[in-house]
Amino acid sequence: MIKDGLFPDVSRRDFIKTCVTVSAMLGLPFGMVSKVAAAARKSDNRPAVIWLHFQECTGCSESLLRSTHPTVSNLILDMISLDYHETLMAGSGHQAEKALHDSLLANKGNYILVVEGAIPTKDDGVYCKVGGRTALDSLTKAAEGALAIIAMGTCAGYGGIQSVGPNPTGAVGVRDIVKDKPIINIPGCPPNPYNFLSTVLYYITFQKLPELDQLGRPKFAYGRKIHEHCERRPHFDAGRFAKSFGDPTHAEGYCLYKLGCKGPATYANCSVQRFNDVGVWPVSIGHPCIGCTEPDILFKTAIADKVQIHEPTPFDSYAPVDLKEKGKGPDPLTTGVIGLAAGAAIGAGVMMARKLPDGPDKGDDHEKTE
Ligand code: FSX
Ligand code: SF4
Ligand code: F3S
Repeated sequence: MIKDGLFPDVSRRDFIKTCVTVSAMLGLPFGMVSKVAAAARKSDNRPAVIWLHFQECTGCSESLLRSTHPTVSNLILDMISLDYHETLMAGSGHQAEKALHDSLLANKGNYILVVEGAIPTKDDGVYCKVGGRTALDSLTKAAEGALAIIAMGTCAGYGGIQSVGPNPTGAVGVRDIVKDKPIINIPGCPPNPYNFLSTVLYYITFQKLPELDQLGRPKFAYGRKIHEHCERRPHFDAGRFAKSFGDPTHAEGYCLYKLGCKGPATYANCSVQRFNDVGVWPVSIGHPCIGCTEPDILFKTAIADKVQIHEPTPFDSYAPVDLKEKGKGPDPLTTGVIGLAAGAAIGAGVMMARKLPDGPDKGDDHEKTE
């Protein structure tokens, strides 16, 4: 256990391991791990957090709390001062209402507001009420005194499943309502708890918010497409695609693009920072990515539909791997450069032949076999 007792349920080893993981996620040099760890352990460094729930399945909190290994949830709950959380708090009714009211007043201008779930706006927001108040009203009031808002999950970020047409309740995300506060979106349905933990640790360490992309997502976690680091990627590049669920091509681990994988258009770190502390993510267990971090894909593109591929990397453009031994054949460097140039040209030709950007979609199911 940590000596100073700040994290009573987390061993020192797990604590350091998590700080190393988070520092790597944030793209910090290894020397910064001790700074991150020191900031996390500073007991006077805990931001007050008020956590509201609206239209949702509570999967975002569940994924955080039900992790097979409790380190992440323990660390988060120990690093923040969680003043109000409807799923976790023991109090209810007037007692809970008072806790919210008191915390909003006591921490005015200094708390972080975390929102889970979409906010219905139709008919003055009557379709979601907690304690007799609409989500619209609760959010507007709580946002007034917030330092920053974290929209946890795709529902809070962009409306999620509730906002899918015909959107009977007029559900929207936080950013459609609150316009005058910094909003950090941590999308995913549910999001990876590490992305939340890393955002909090970044804030605690540097006393500022991380850099965001145009959809308000931290770039450190949502800056790359999952397709770039997918373990099935060699199969994609070689033109080996699973044909149907459960058949040998699926069991062999072939690429899931033709079964509707949205990985080539989805910005997230799932293929690197996996889930549940046991190293799994949808694609690794055989399910195509459904683009749950992308507001224009999730629930708006049919599961089986294929996304466009805009930046294909033809396998033909890779450097040759069977270079002759040094001194016994052509200079490897020269060969490599020529090979690359030739490969790129061939690759471009192959892609044209395949009519990309539709890419592999236009080819055979198994364009290149060993
Ligand atoms: Fe939405 Fe989260 Fe999906 Fe569920 O709170 S992002 S439906 S996992 O629970 O809001
Ligand atoms: Fe992986 Fe999907 Fe890309 Fe195939 S299409 S390599 S399964 S992310
Ligand atoms: Fe979501 Fe795709 Fe990752 S479905 S969890 S973004 S693999």
